[in-house]
Amino acid sequence: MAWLIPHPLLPTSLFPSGLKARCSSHPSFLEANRLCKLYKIHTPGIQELQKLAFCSHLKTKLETQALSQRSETAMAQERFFNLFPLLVLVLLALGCVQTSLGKESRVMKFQWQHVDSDTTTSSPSYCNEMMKRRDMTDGWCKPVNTFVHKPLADIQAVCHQRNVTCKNGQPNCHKSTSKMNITNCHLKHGSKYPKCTYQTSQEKKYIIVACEGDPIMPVHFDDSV
Ligand code: UMF
Repeated sequence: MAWLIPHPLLPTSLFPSGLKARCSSHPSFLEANRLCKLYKIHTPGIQELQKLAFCSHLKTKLETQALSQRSETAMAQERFFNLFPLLVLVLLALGCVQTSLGKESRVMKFQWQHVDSDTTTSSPSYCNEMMKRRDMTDGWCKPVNTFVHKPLADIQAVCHQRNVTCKNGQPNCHKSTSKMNITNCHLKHGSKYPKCTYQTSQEKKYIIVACEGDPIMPVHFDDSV
């Protein structure tokens, strides 16, 4: 606040014309006027010119302050616009990574929920055990799930076999050219979470899967016929 001390010899050139018009929009201008009035009240003996000089000095300081604030804002804006293309690139890259991770996780989920290459004959308790082991009874009882007892490569190969329309109308389903050894698990009537109990049915059927991606992979089990 040292600059508030009035200098009695302040030249009148420090009274820029139109200062009031330029500064009056700044909130600090009103504060300056208030201070000037206070100053006049508490220093009745001071010469009119000194008071005017002080007030003008005060207003000039405020104007300089306002201008420097404005230039800081302009610099910040400039920095933002310089960094904007980089920001867009980073966001685009993140979007691509997320999309590819999403696709990968759908492929993994399909394999986790529908591929059981090790089993050839399923026991009556197969579905109760497998639905629990493969996390399809966590938080709810998945109503229907099919396990395919074939090597993963044979199931992935279905994506290059006959193209059919999926049950939901999507065009990306494929039907296997040969019947496969599968186990269908159906939630028993009246079975309620957390006691999920399943009917196990071993069958030999064509499978229909939805495929996506490059390389194309199964991401959804649509039906067995
Ligand atoms: N589903 C099967 O596993 N087998 C069938 O014969 C029919 C359906 O359609 C909803 C879910 O039911 C499918 O989920 C599939 F797992 C199961 O995660 P998904 O494969 O899209």
